[in-house]
Amino acid sequence: MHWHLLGAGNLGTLAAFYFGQAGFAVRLAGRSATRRRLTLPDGTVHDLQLAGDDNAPITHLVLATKAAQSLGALAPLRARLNADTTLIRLQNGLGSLDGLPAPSPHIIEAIANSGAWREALPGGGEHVHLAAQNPTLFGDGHSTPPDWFAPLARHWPQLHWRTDIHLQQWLKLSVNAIINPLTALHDCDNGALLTDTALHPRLHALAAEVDQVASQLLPDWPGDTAGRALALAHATAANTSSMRADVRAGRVTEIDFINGYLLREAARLGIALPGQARLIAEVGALAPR
Ligand code: NAD
Ligand code: KPL
Repeated sequence: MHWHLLGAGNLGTLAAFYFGQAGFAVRLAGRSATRRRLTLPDGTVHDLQLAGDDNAPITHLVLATKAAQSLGALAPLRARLNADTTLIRLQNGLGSLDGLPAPSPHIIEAIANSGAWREALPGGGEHVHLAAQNPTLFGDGHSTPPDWFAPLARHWPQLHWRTDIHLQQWLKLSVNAIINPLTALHDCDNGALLTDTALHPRLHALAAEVDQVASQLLPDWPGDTAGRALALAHATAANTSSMRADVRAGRVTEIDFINGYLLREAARLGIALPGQARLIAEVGALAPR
């Protein structure tokens, strides 16, 4: 079985490494061959040669671009994808494949909780550092995973198949919708959301808006987005959130696929979210869209 990889950044490199370890051939989609170095949290260093695109039909694809890059990156590949293609969407946020022209591939949603960053390698290529190895969840709503999942999970630490992936995505989206924009706006690390109590009224109001929408969409919604966001801010206190990092670097943020997705779902339900709308506008003023 051959896998193509679209987006050989932090998570794409990690996926290429674990797929390779599991014995699957991986090559880039839409890009020529390149090299990656990967340092794992145990200090081991792995050099990868990523094969360039072969322009063959794509049967299995890992999409690991930033959410906003998805449709643009997939556009030149459309003729090579079909309804039998399996696409793993290894991204934060939701809705990045909305508007993908038919026939839609079979999409497996993935939630990564690990933390990775990268730097240029002298002489070309990139060096990805996996700073924290945490659970990764895959799912497509079915209880049985595809045949390739078991060998992959033997090599990818803490990789789990989840039947309730949709709920898990919303649980992640809900906390990202609080921590990421607030830390971007106030240019603070995640832990400051606990210590800066002046932010708490806003944090609670934003979280209540999230709960209002999610509880209508998901029968098992547990509520208490504020409590879960504060607990995650505590667990990742020293982290710079990905949105704060994007704003600082002048990159497009993923707010349209986190808070923006929430707002679109709320509008579909006829619910107004004034706090979230203001937050999106404020972050939008800091970063390119
Ligand atoms: P990244 O910027 O490191 O990687 C994206 C890659 O996509 C880059 O290598 C870029 O060159 C490539 N790309 C962009 N457009 C392309 C195109 N048209 N064709 C081919 N390649 C293209 O991003 P990342 O940190 O790996 O994040 C990917 C997703 O995973 C995001 O949604 C992010 O929020 C999520 N995530 C990241 C982390 C982390 O620790 N880095 C953790 C959890 C979730
Ligand atoms: O997912 C994150 C992000 O920064 O995108 C958290 C968990 C909030 C860690 O910073």
